[in-house]
Amino acid sequence: MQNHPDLFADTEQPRRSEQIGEQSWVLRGFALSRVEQLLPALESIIERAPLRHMMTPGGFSMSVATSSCGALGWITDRSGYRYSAEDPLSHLPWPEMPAVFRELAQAAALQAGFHDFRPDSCLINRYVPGAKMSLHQDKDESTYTAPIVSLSLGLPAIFLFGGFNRSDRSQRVSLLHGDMVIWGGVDRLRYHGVLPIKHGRHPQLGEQRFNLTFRTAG
Ligand code: MD3
Ligand code: FE
Repeated sequence: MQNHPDLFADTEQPRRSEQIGEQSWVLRGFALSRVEQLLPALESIIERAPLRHMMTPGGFSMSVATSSCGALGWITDRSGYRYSAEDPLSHLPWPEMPAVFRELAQAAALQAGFHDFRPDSCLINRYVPGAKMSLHQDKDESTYTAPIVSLSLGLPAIFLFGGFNRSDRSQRVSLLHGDMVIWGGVDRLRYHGVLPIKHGRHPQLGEQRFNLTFRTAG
């Protein structure tokens, strides 16, 4: 007879961790136990720093809507992409990074062996069905020695994890509500993207997917 609850009973999925690159890991469901704290914190940030469709320097509006919290936020303008200490919509500093965000990102980084991850930026991406992100590298941060930690919430996505040249073959990884991914070291500059989000409705988030990326930008 069991004197403790079965951790993986019925619908509960075991928490698996997958290595997808030399220094890249997917932590399945890592954020699930924190969702009740994460969602109200996210809502409060986007009330103060609303999601907006940024214009690429080439003059195209992105299908993903973005905002940020933390000391630095990622912006685009006519001169290009960069991190800024102020929200160009309000001319105010970005909302502070909530402790629950920072602690979760640090705990995930630690699981992947990154011991002193200190994110100063959290980029918030919101996808609705059909929104996508083309293959790109993340090169706007001042240092590439720190990893990037991502948190997926809401509708599922197919993430493309490529190589060091745009034309290198990419692997497809599905990312579900509560999954976290850590990219660092030799994998930090790999090309990556997100296929168009499929139609669907998430019980907590409705017809949307949020991806939060924690970065050391400055
Ligand atoms: C892989 N966001 O905001 S997770 C981005 O799901 C971005 O919204 C995607 O790419 C999303 O720049 C993908 C983030 C990610 C970030 C950095 C990486 C994946 C990475 C660096 C190397 C390889
Ligand atoms: Fe990226």
